Amino acid sequence: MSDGDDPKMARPHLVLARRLERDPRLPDGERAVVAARAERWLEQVLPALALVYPNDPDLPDRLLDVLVEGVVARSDSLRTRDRVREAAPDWFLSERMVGYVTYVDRFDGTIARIGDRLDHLTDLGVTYLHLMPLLHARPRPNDGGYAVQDFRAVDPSLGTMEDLRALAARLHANGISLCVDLVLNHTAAEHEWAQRARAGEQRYLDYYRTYPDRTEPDRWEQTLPEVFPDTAPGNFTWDETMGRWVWTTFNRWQWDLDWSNPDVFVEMLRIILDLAAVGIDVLRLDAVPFLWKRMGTDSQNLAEVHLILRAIRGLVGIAAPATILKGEAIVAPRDLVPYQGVGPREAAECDLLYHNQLMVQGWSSLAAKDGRLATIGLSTMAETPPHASWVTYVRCHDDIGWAIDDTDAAQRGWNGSAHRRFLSSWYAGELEGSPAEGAHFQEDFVSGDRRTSGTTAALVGLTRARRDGDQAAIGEAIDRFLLLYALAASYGGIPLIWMGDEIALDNDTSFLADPDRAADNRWLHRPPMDWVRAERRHDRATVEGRVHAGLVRLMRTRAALPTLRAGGRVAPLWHDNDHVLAFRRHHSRHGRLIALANFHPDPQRVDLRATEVADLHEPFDALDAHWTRSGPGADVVPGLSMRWISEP
Ligand code: OTU
Repeated sequence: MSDGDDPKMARPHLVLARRLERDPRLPDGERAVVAARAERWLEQVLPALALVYPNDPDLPDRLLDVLVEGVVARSDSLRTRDRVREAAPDWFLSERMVGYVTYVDRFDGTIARIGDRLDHLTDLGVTYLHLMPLLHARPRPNDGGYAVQDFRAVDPSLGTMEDLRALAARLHANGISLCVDLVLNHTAAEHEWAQRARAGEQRYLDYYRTYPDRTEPDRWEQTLPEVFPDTAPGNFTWDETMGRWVWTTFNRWQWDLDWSNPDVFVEMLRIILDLAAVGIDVLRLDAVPFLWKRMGTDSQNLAEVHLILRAIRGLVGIAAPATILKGEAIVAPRDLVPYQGVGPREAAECDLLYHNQLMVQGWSSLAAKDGRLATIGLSTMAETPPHASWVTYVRCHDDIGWAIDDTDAAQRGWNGSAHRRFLSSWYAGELEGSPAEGAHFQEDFVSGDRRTSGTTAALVGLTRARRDGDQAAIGEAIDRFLLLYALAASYGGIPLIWMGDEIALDNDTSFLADPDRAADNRWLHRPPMDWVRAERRHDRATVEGRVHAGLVRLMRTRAALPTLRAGGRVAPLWHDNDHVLAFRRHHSRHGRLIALANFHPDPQRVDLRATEVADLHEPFDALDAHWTRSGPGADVVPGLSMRWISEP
């Protein structure tokens, strides 16, 4: 829609301002604000897009139209929210943030009913609720909702877009931000775009990557890894209707979008802004490393992916600043940190990222009773830019992939593949002394790689101890459980409580009876909420009550420690006790915290000077009121627990 003004877009924010001025749907006060945002962000967005889409000079013009629609779509209350968050852009970095993650259907059936269970969330101090995929998915199997057939509708089994809008408003009124999944990498084969591609419409064929024969797929396959080698081998699927091979990184019915087509970018931006206008605060961008493909590479984490994310971030910053982006990139640390963006806030990409390395190192440390490898692994991670952060977690809906680096393992004196093998065996309960009851996921017989499924309770041995009625073992398993959560709560970033963990739910084997799910044992750790057991959460005589109280205590303690505000720096500390992971969090305004995590069941001594506890001013242990630096056993960390030593 060229309006004759400034055709070369030398000052695109002025073009946008003029278009907004002509739009009667906007309140007066809004126009100048949006134009100012555009001036701020477009300087990063447009050059990034020009690099990705050099052959589409009209793209900025089209994007400005999408922006106008995105701005118009916002309600008055969201416009207020935009301004509040622009005044306090660090809202998600707060030490008071506590996340909860759940499937809608497995929590209490529908979106509407979540509003009636808010006390369960506020009990835990939750300020961030991630509802697992809820957009209209293809009929099962649909990868737990990650195969979306309509991004503009909520799955009919869960409710409507209006329900979601109402829930967002209710959550906001209760101080809770809403996070929802958006899959950028693929659509379901049933999506309208895919259907029209199948019907031979060239415009939609161009939305996907399809090939008439195996020539190109075979060339690509030479360097592409497989995500689901066991259940969905290969990266291409033959589509009978089209008579073509289609790129399917994940399952055969998840068609990868072709992001080298600018039309795909425009479509997805529209969808993003529409979802933001429903009141979604955090968009979880699924599988972002895969967006760009290049022959001869593994087609993950390519430079274009970063430019695309930077552009999306900036455009959201213009039209919907109340919304931020969480990237799901389960990749090696050196590939991960760049997703937070390099440089100023305007060059940001993802505001939040999953801290997969911390999660894996936590489980690895627990099995090996070792803090040294985690010290090595975490020390290689680049610093986080001050405006970005992590979500930290113990369990999520996915398997645990044993992302232990070979070089890190070698530095510990261990063999990387042997250690990874040990971890998967340990958590499957195959080794002497292991109380775990997890299961292998996607064993790759070529590489020997295998991942792990199971709930926290199953993996720490709580399930087994409870079944055996062994009180000592129950106590130890709860200690392990809370140790991992303490680690997630103290590293910096938003700690996520995975549904059911607050009452230590066990593995759920009912998926085995469901033919659409039986082959995917990630369903083991996606149990339906057990509201009968949840009733016991305030009863300290029960396991549920002990775990719940432990989590509440961690989150409350954390909320009172401003040094845990993200944006601070974290550095692992080297000392001489192999069983203990020590790290320092340092916040320029709020001082230091020395965290000590002992992964051994017996108390461990640490050198207070090496751990920098000796340097603190009037230190206290936020988790243990009796601890003083000069008191007896000051240098001892109790078995399977943490000290959070801070300054007043
Ligand atoms: C994500 O995970 C989701 O979390 C999974 O539940 C989905 O199955 C999948 O996408 C497809 O939508 O490979 O093993 O680096 O690791 O996107 C899980 C990112 C996955 C990938 C990640 C993917």
